[in-house]
Amino acid sequence: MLPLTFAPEVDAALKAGKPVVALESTIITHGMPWPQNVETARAVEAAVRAEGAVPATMAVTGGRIHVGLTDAGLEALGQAKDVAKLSRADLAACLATGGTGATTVAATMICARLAGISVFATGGIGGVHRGAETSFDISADLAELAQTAVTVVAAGAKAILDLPKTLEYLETAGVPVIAYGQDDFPAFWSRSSGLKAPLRMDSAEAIAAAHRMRGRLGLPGGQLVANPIPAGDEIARGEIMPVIEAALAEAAAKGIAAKAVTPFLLGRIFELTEGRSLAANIALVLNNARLGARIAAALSKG
Ligand code: PSU
Repeated sequence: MLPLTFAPEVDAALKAGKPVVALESTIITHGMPWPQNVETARAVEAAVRAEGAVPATMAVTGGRIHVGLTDAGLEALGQAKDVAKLSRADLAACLATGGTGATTVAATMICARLAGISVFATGGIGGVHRGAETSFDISADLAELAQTAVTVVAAGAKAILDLPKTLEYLETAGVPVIAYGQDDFPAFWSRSSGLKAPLRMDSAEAIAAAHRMRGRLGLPGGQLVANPIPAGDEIARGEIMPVIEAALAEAAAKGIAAKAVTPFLLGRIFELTEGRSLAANIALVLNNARLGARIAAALSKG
């Protein structure tokens, strides 16, 4: 038996073939400060519901993968200290030892697939870090997209990364990267990275049809839907890039590495922009939740 515990609402929706959207928990424990993390998690769930889908936030406790959290569960996770950041490599170990863990994009994709959920919405995926040619620091999210059949809606990859190398990796791994409603690959806080996305689609139905077709062809792996942050919420590229450079230089000087890099950079960029980066992050996650729900609805009709 799989170690899955379904929230009753998620279980009922899946059995009835209703749309369900998976949500991650690392964004709550490592991506945003309290209390905005919990407020955002609640708002994201509400945004999914407003589009007629059921949210399933994933987390690990007591040897079980929880597919859908209660409000008290969200609150506890948002305030908990020393929660493990789980990816493909440590998911099973955390379950086997009864630890508490938050799921990254990679781990959430695995949990979603086990639970029978096809669509997952988040903020931004991990990718190839700058300097990866010497550090080899490449997020496990990319390899997961290549092997787990879940459509992931994100605002591109975080602009703290090496975006050209991230796109190269995804192309090599055979992952469809679909910009939604524009030609450019978005850069998380900004609508454009200055790079063209390999694919473009303008409707949730088209994205759902492509997801279904990959299944019919027996292709492993998922799709990355790169949904630009709404225009009114973006931080222009020229404004955010110097802030990112400053945060990256600090991370290098402090010797921050591996799993600690992304949370450190997000925290410093929050301080350096006096909270504006967090407001943008919240806006883009909500936007992705809405699109994820529409894709899940289109899939459930097919
Ligand atoms: N989206 C956000 N904030 C986040 C993340 C996504 O808006 O903090 C998390 C996801 O869980 C993603 C992780 O998997 O950042 C990337 O971490 P790393 O670069 O260490 O793989």
